Amino acid sequence: MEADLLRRAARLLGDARRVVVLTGAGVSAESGVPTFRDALTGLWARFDAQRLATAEAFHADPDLVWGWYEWRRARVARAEPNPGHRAIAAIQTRVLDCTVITQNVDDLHERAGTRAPIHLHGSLFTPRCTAVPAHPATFGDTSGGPGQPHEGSRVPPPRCASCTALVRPGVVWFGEPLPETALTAAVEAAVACDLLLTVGTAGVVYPAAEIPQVAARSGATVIQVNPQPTPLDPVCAINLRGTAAQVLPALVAAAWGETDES
Ligand code: BV8
Repeated sequence: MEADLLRRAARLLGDARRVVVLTGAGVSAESGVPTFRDALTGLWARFDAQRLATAEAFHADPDLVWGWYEWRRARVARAEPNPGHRAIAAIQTRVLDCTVITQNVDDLHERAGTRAPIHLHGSLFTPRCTAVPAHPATFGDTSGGPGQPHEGSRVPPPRCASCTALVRPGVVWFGEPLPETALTAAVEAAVACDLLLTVGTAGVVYPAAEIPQVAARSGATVIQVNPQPTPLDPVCAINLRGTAAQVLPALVAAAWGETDES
C-alpha cells in the first residue's frame, strides 16, 4: 500500500471532527473468525452461508442452524480482538464524536474497548425466543461452549422459559428487516459525519452497504480499508489496499502519533 495514500488518509482522519467507522467480517478475519466469503467448513461445508442465515433454514432444520451459530459463538469466545479492533477503539478515544457501526455479530469491538458499537445485524450473544414479541432468552445448556466438537455439530435450540417457543440466534437473517433503532442511528451518523472509514466489508449486503454511499452523498470523505476492490471503491476518496490489522494501526499512528497499540 502506498505510503503517500496512507499519509493523505491520516491527515483527513486527524482533521475530521465527526467520524463514522463501518466494519464488516474482514475486521475479524485476523482474529481467526471466518468471514462470510470464506467457505464454510465441517458440518456446514456443503451449505451457502446466505442460505443458512435465514428464518426458512432455521424452521426447516433448527438443530443444524442453531448448531452453526453455537459453533460460531464458541469460535468467537476463543478469539481475541486483533490490532485492527484495537486501532478502531483508539480512534474513538481521539475523536470526540466517533460512531462505530458493525455488520458483525461477534463481540470483538466491545472486547477491544469500542464504546456502544451499533450492531446492524444483531449479535451472537443476544438469543431471543421465536414468539412475537420475542422474549429475551438464555443459551441454556446448549453446547455452544468449548465442549463442542471442533467441526461443530447439530444442536437442538433451547426452549423459551417464558413461553416454551424455540429460541433463535439474536441475529438479522436475510429477508428480515434490520433493527429500526440501529439502522436509524447508523443513517443519522452517516449523514452527519465528515469522514467515514469503511473496513473489511464486501459492500454487497443491503441496506448496510448503503451507509458509505449515504455518507458520500452527504458530503463526507469516505476511506476504505480492504485488501480487495469492492463495489464501494467508486465512492471512496482513498482506497487503502491492505488488511485491518496492518493498515489501521499505521493509520492511527500517522494521524495522532504512536498508539498504545501493544
Ligand atoms: C432486508 C447476520 C428487507 C447473520 C447478516 C435479492 C434477493 C434477496 C434479498 C435481497 C436481494 N437484494 C437485496 C436483498 C436484501 C438482502 C441482501 O442484501 N442480499 C444480498 C446478498 C444481495 N438483505 C437482506 O436480506 C437484509 N434485510 O433487506 O430486509 C425487509 C424490510 C422490511 C421487512 C422485511 C424485509 C438483511 C441482511 C442481513 C443479513 N445478515 N449477518 C449471520 O451473521 O449469520 S449479513 C452477513 O453477511 C454479515 O453480517 C455481513 O453483513 C454480510 C457479509 O458481508 P461482509 O461483512 O462484507 O463480509 P464478507 O465476508 O462478505 O466480506 C469480507 C470482506 O472483508 C471482503 O471484502 C474481504 O476482501 C475483506 N477482508 C478479508 N480479510 C480482511 C478483509 N478486510 C480487511 N482486513 C482483512 N484481514
